[in-house]
Amino acid sequence: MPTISSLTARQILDSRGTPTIEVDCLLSDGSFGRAAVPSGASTGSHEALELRDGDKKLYQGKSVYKAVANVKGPILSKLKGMSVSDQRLIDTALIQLDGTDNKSILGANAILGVSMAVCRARSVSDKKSLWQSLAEQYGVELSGKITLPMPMMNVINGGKHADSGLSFQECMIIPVDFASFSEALRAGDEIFMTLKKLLHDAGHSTAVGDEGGFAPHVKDSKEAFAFLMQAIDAAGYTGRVKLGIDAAASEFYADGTYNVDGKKLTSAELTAYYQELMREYPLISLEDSHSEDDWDGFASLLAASAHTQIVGDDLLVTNVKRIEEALRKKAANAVLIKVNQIGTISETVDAIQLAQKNGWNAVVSHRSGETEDTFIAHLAVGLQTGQIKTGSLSRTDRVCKYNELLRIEEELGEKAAYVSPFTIS
Ligand code: 2PG
Ligand code: MG
Repeated sequence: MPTISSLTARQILDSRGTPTIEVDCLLSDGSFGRAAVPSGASTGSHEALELRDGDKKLYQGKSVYKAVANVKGPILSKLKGMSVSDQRLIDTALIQLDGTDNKSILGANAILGVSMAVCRARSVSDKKSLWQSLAEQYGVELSGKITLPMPMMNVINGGKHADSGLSFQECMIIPVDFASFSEALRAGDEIFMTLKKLLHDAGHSTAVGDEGGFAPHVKDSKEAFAFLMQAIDAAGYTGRVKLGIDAAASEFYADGTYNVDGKKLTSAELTAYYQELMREYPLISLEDSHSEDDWDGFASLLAASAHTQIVGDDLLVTNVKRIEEALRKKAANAVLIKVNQIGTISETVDAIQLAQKNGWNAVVSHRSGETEDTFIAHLAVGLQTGQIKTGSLSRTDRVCKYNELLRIEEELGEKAAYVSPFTIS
């Protein structure tokens, strides 16, 4: 197995024009891997630390030159000459070098960039696709059919990702009943195009938000869902495409009150409101229904709607300790997986595999600040998560992940499968 010859890093821009870090890894056999790190807007307070320089004269404080220097300095010194045969050894070395729980010395962005770039370089050295190399590294059995992830497509953006006034951050369509990923993508895209026309005809703006979805000034989520149902029907996909939301409820929570859709609700009233929405719409997945430390709110929703996918994002932050707590408290039945919430690929995989072992769903996710990197498409296939959340059907930072999945589906040929991970549909 080759060893690490060099690591370098640079500052690049993400999809919002905010600086982020890109890392290059060169191995002793000449194999090369490059990776770029995403960045969130509605970040959970329990996430690993994204190191920013804080100098207001540079990119309004958002430059990442310290993280870049950490890759070129201490991280390179530590990893140079290490074999890349086992990603866990690389990631453990990174974790130990930093030495903090939240990666605040070197920065989770610096560490993650290296972790991802090493994974890529290894796959090149092995002459394997990244998804296949990841599966081998983490002991995923890939003998029969290989499942492409079902996308949750965020076609109406609200919350912190748009100025639409909509409380919920993401109103998503989920193509559940299709024979292949490419057919599901086609349905999503046709619904997106139909939605554009419907919104335009109703006098709404069709400008898009951070994740490529529309950001109409609708009065509440029911009006947004009504547009989605109309678009699904008009595009000819009635019953085959369901709805999901990411409420990102920490963002509309303050002092014990949820300010949602023009109402002021307690945690219990919010649960009742979700139940009402589920009775009226085919809502099969709810993410961050309650604020990030409102464990009781999540547990009450799960108890009341056991067949719905209840996803923890800010609640769980891709962290096995928080997932274990949620298992004990019966607070969720699915985890959102974001590589930069935890900061290494091995720890990300630990979160996925802990969820899978306990019969939960795992949804690999982008961040609202993305790059052209398609790593997460490979992660979703390699770890057989069955679901991905990577935005709407516009903007290259979003569709590049879908396009990579099309390539993987083509590479798999007859082996490719598209299966619903939902118990209700
Ligand atoms: C989320 C994400 C991605 P952000 O809340 O799930 O959609 O948003 O990256 O801003 O945290
Ligand atoms: Mg979320």
